[in-house]
Amino acid sequence: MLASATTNIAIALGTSGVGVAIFVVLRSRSKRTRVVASTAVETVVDESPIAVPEVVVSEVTVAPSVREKAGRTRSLFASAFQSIRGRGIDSATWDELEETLLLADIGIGLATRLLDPLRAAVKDGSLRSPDEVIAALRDGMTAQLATSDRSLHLDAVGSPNVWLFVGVNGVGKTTTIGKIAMAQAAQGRTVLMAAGDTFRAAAAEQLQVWAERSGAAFVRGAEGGDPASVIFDGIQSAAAKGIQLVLGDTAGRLQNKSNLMEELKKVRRVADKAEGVVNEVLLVIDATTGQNGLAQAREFAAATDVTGIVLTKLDGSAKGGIVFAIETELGIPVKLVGLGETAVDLIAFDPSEFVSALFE
Ligand SMILES: Nc1nc2c(ncn2[C@@H]2O[C@H](COP(=O)(O)OP(=O)(O)O)[C@@H](O)[C@H]2O)c(=O)[nH]1
Ligand SMILES: [Mg+2]
Repeated sequence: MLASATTNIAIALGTSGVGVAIFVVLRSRSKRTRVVASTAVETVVDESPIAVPEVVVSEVTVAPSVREKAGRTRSLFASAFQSIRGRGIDSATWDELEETLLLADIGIGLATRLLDPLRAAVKDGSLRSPDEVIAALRDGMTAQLATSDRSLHLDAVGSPNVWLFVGVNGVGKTTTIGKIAMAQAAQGRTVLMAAGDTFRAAAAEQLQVWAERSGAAFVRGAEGGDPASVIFDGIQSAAAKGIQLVLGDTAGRLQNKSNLMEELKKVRRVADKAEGVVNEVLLVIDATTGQNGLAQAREFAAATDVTGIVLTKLDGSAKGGIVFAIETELGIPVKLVGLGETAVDLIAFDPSEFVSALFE
């Protein structure tokens, strides 16, 4: 069902004399209750190879809305709709709608599948006004996102749940793990982070900053060490300590792509041998890369059993249409959306909220 009950709860916490807001978003979806929470901690991550990122605790921050943050994709649609409404339906309408869908990186295949029936409906008189065409497009786009299960699985009992994060360098894996750890810790879950990005020491240090902030346990290896053993050790350590959730970071680059994919396969194989249950492999994709993200998703999905997508940087992207492309072309659900760099800027993906943000 698209309609879901959404409850927002704001809790104020005091941390070392600094006001920190914790924002909890509860979404009921059929039998499962999914909870995503974030805290208002701002992390400034330095991408340079040796620097350790600085963490800044900000004053109370409000969780972001997709409507505001996905403004670039939203204004792309808004200006097309405005011009179509102003002119009425004519031959240019279809070019304009197609161009908008392509600029949003929905992809040519899906754009054609969405627009062809509308064009036919205008021809046979069943759609008459620009508003009717726009409403029908909205229905068509909503229908593309209708069926996915977007819940994050935490169903292992008595052994740690393991969520692995994969994706190319710089997409936001480490930041996403930090945000999730904050959210899970805010709900009282115990978390361990395993620094499987052993490619450079700063990657582990960046993760460690988030571990300290969120109170998560932390396991790392030597720089250049075997990522699979770091993840394995993390899971074993979580099992020994009764920690509920292991978040496994991985490297996004190696000497070449096939090495990376082989390494990820090994990480998964070895993780499966540890005393936990790998129930999410989350592929992190940077929304600003648009259709490139789709190509990445294909490669990662071929190498690992990806269970869901985290689409980051939607705040800076006009290519939010990639959500539709990923789901329809690959059948992988978008589970979380990143809307900024601070800890509150990660929300559960809600298709109806997203489509509303584009059309209203
Ligand atoms: N604007 C924006 N920046 C993000 C988001 N997620 C991550 N980033 C930034 O992207 C950069 C790379 O993130 P990082 O987690 O180090 O990527 P990784 O290499 O995949 O681990 C950092 O500067 C992050 O702060 C997001 O949702 N929005
Ligand atoms: Mg990283």
